[in-house]
Amino acid sequence: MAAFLGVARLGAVAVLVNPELPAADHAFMATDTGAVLCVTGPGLEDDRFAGRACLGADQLLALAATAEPADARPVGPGSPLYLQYTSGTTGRPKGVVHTHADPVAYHELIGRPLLGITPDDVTLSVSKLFFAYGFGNAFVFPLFSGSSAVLVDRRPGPAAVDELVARHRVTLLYSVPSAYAALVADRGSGHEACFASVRAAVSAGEGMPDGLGGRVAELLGAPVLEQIGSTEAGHAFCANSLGHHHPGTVGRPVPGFEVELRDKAGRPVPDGAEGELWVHGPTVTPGYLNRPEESARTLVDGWLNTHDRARREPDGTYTHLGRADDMEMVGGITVSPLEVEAVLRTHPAVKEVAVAAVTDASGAGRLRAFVVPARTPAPQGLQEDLLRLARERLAAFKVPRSVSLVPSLPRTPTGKLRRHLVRQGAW
Ligand code: 3SK
Repeated sequence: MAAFLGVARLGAVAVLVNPELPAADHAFMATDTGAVLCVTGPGLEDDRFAGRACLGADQLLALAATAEPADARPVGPGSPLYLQYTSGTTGRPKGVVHTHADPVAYHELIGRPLLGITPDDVTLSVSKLFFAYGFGNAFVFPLFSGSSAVLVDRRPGPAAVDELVARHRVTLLYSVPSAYAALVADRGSGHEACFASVRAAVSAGEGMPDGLGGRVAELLGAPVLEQIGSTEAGHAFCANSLGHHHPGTVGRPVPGFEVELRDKAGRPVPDGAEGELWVHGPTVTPGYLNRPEESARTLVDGWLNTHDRARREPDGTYTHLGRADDMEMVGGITVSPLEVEAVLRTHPAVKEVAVAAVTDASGAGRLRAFVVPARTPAPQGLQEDLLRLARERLAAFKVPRSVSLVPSLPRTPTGKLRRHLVRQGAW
């Protein structure tokens, strides 16, 4: 946070990076952004940042404690302030640019009017600061409202959420459906929680499975407000609010944003029909860093193609119906199954592979790999070998929970993978 605010004051640009990514991704981001300084946390060796100058966060704070504050450099509202990376369906992650005006807008359009955040609030966000959702929830809203945020260095599991909420009397809990499912499933494990301080919970990042929102609301004794946003939009663009809550939907467009549902040819679809969600609004990114072609494909006449499918309900709220592209949402994080498949396919005993987020008994989406072995019977220990390979080559959140050996994959007569059947986990 200190580094981010210092960078903002200098008129420079901050890049918010997930520390758990493999070294190759960090090196790519350092080069792609032309970073002049990498601020690192404990356990991150300097040599992973493509030869850039590195400074430990503790060293930075020590320097800041003695240095004279630098003059603030005047910048315009449209000057770039920060970047967050998002996974592409193939290849390297894409740097999404946001401006100095955007954080102000997140609070003015969402934090203050929709969630009514005041200085008395205490926030806990399961999503970390380097994600768009976590950045808005746990940094921007507390900063602009003068409220408090509970910050922990790891993503907290259900026992840690129970403990943190009770210890800090958390009033606003932000999480994702898979973590809410774990919170509900954790009841009876010996540490019964006290959620009396929670006045509202927010859910985003992936679709809420049927019935889960009601169970979470009952557990917390507070409404669970679903919303949808994206790294490209900066924060949420459709949201339920304390004043208008339609459970099972992602609410109405955030005032200031316009939302359209279009068919594949770009034509508007009628109310009640399914379409792809396009968004226009003040915090939509001006484009991806160094990616003019992808920027032009995703941003058309100022409208952002979110690649999400949705339906408009008669009350003006939207029901999220999943992704329109090949991406999977796992624990609120976008994962390209193609990237995971490409790693598993390098194993000589793999003939075909498909990866998808499959809903488990608790209602949470878990990444699973389905593998057709090159010969039967498959070599002993193939599943464990593949999981090891994935752990070596991929960030932890991209590693499948399990590998199932199957005789074939569901394909169309022309050989295209039927990904929706893979997502159901059975065919
Ligand atoms: O992932 C989302 O749906 C989301 C929601 C709110 C803010 C930011 C994001 C990425």
